[in-house]
Amino acid sequence: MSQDNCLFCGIIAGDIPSEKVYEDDAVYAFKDINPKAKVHVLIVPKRHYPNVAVLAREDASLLAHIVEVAQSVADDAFHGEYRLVFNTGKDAGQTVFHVHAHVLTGEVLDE
Ligand code: D5M
Repeated sequence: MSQDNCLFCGIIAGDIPSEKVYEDDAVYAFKDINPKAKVHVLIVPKRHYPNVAVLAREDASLLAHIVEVAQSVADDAFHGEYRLVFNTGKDAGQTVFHVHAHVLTGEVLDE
């Protein structure tokens, strides 16, 4: 179920271009336009949820699937090690209100 005026719903629908990394029935993964690591992939559920808290409450197995896909991205990119970030809320840096996992990997990360 998509939401009007949602950037990531537009990407999933193919209306907005993206660099696809992975896709299945439930999720879509693509390269972040402003990478913060050598490999920076966003994983989004195809169904619109505004943030990870709502996703966890409404479909915990889909959240687990996103973690599995993150692991797979990092297995391919950097011996299975990665940082997984869900910015949740404007004051925490969330700018797109369609839940997305940031997968940062491909190099040794600071901190
Ligand atoms: O993360 C939102 C992320 O979405 C941010 O890292 C930039 C990225 N972004 C924004 N527009 C695009 C497009 N068109 N393609 C790929 N990536 C994009 P947040 O946690 O909400 O701050």
